[in-house]
Amino acid sequence: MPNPAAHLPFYYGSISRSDAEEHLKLGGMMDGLFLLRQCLRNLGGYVLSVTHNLRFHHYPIERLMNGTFAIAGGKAHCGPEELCEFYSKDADGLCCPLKRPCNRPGGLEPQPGIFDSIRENMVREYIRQTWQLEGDTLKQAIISQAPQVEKLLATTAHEKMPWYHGSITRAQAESRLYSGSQPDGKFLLREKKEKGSYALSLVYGKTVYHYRIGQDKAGKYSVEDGTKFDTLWQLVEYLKLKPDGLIYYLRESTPNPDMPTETATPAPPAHPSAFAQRRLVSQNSDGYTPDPIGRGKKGRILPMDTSCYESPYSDPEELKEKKLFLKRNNLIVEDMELGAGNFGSVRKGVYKMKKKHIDVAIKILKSGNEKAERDDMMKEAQLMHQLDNPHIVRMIGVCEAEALMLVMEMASGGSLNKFLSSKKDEVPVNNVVELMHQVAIGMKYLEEKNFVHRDLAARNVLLVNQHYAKISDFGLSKALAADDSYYLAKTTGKWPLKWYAPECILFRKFSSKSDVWSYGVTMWEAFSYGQKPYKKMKGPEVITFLEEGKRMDCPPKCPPEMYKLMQQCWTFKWEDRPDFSTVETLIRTYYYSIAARTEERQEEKVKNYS
Ligand code: ACK
Repeated sequence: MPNPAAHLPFYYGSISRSDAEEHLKLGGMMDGLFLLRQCLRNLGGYVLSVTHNLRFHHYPIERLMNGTFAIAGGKAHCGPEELCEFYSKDADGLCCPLKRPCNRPGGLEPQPGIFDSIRENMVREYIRQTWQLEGDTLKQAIISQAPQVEKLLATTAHEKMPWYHGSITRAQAESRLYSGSQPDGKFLLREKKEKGSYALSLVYGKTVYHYRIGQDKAGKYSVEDGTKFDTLWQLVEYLKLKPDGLIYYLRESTPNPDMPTETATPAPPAHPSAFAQRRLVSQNSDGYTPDPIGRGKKGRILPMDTSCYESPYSDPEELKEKKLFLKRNNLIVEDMELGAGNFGSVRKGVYKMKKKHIDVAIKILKSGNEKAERDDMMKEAQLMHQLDNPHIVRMIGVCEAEALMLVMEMASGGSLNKFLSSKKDEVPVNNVVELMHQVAIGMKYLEEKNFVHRDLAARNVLLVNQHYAKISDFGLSKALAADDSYYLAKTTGKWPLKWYAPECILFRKFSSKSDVWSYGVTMWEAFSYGQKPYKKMKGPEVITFLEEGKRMDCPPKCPPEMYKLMQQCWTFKWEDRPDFSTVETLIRTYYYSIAARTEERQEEKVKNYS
């Protein structure tokens, strides 16, 4: 899980106790001087090092199973930052309150821990190999799916490790360890007959020792009730560094003879989600496979499993055929209407490509429409043609036949506002955070390309499934010139005023920063499960409300962190408003921090801490 302390200036990463003391000495040793470092014993935990009366005090902070953080015997906090803030106000059992952070000297980055690099590498490799992604698409997949992939890895990663021998007997383990040389620390891990129970077999002094690895109620692994770990591979990595009660530490693995090739570095686990299998499974709009290859409800479909994660033109052979204008013969327009607007209607269809047929949504311009409308649709098509991102509805092309038709990727889950209002009680709030994070990824991409959307709203966020959102409707969008930071509309139009930033309404000035404002309103719609913003107000009344410094209230189920972000998006002056790069980082940090908790655990948290 990405490190929630990584951004703190007083976080030093994986440094030793004596290094921490050195830094505190250099910092002056005054009472309440403190720093934070990673804890090696407790995965995901920290140590708070504090000086008081010219002495050092080190307090381990444990990451609890519900995703919160606490010093033994102390109150739980949602993150290490919040914990430090709490102890700065109240010593609550520490030697003294935290008074001054001992910040890292300029240029000194937090020291990465052994697990950080392994974990990041594994997530990256898993995504790269499972979905065969590269470059930007790989990066996007890592950003949006790290928590999900980590969960998959946590349960299956050990299966691909050379030291994992599957279900073999104690006698077989001994025979494998005694064959060849028998250096101290030679080991293997095997599964025992009882479900969820494993054994570690280790050579020391030419003798094989067996240790039982059990799982506690929360699913954490430990060797004979020693240090607890989320995953078996983390346990093994830790025991390579410290014996932690074993007769010797783990050194050399006995490669499993049944494994086809030896994997020297952490490799993606053997998982039934092999690329070909995953891509072919049919799915429901809730994002779960009906019978996910024997994985039950655990087998959530990730965005990368869907056929619209990558552009249909990511295949070079299809790319060769790519043209803005599509042949009518290759397009099947079905009767099913997905929706309608002033322009005409949106119908379901199929587009026949060279190698495959893809589901499409076809925006059909009403016949008898004026030239201006046709021009608008062509502008929208040309603009969309330049965009390629997993969180933006892609345009496949336009087709000029019985009507002018804009052919787009199909997002069959419908719009975000309708979905959320119809599924209020079924969609947990972290699912909303996940979807809004994806919207932020799409908007950050637009910002980087200097495109302004101008109509970001929950109605224009479409769902591929419950866990996969895409931004749509580029009818009002503009591509800015390289040196322009805003678009100045010549006249006002039929504008979605409730989504518009003050500078749009007052000065007709549109920029990525005004899209950030709209993102805040979209967040509000999402966290209020599809409610209409500024309900009782008329569009023009909203600007007076805003000028008075007022803002919409926090929706009932909305986490305070998300309301804080909305309020930042509603910073009156655009110069002071965060950009999408910042917004995406903020929502990502929050999303990762809550993704660590399961839904049950969140419920538990509400019970315990509310
Ligand atoms: O909210 P909806 O169900 O989703 O109704 C509107 C309607 O067409 C008019 O815009 C639907 N729609 C638009 N683009 C797409 C698309 N790419 N995939 C699926 N539905 C779409 C939209």
